[in-house]
Amino acid sequence: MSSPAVVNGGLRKPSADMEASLDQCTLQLRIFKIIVIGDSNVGKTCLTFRFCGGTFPDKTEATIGVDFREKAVEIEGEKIKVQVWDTAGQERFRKSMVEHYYRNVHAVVFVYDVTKMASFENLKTWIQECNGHSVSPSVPKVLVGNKCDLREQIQVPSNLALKFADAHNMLLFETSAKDPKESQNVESIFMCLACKLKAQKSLFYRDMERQERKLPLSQQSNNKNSCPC
Ligand SMILES: Nc1nc2c(ncn2[C@@H]2O[C@H](COP(=O)(O)OP(=O)(O)OP(=O)(O)O)[C@@H](O)[C@H]2O)c(=O)[nH]1
Ligand SMILES: [Mg+2]
Repeated sequence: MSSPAVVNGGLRKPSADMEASLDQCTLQLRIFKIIVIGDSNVGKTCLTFRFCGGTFPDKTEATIGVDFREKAVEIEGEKIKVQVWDTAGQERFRKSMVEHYYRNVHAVVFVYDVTKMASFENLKTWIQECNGHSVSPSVPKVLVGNKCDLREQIQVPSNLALKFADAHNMLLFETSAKDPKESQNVESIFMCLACKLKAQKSLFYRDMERQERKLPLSQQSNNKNSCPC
């Protein structure tokens, strides 16, 4: 499930296979590359563990470069591989990797820690970095406030986070990678994105088909994507 990354000069770089599979990421392959971005220590690694492995890791170290995790999911009878890129929050562990993160990205998860206001305030910088790498506005993005289990320590009120999410056209998920009762919510973050991507690509498919057959719009099937998300 968790593909090992190649260690190169101390930083984990995407393997040649991984890059090749992304380059050839055609509609038939149905691999969705989702990157997880945010300050160090907000819980990016734990969230990706929870989604891909179903557990909360006992101990984590700061991510160096990037770690890859994958999960096969089924949406409307179709198998899709969700490839999660767990990125490093620390500048020194990420600077030579940034281009790789954003290359051919299909969706972005921005994470902050609900108990650290600074991690919420820094979201502006993460969004700027993302926009600076020509990530199309059509690439779905979501906001995740993690560590909601630490109820007594919450510094970022939900209404503030919601306002920010609305202003940036993102859905907000407040969750905990640690609390097993929240695991369904963590699953929803990635499944929601996978559903959106499937719907986008289905539309693209139908456009291609239409062009190939040169049929007028009126003769096209009007299939609506019935994904519950
Ligand atoms: N209470 C609580 N602790 C969490 C949660 N998620 C992560 N943590 C803890 O927060 C710390 C940092 O978690 P990581 O997942 O390693 O953070 P990260 O964002 O990947 O950090 P970098 O790799 O440095 O960018 C660890 O001690 C985790 O155990 C959560 O939902 N609740
Ligand atoms: Mg990490």
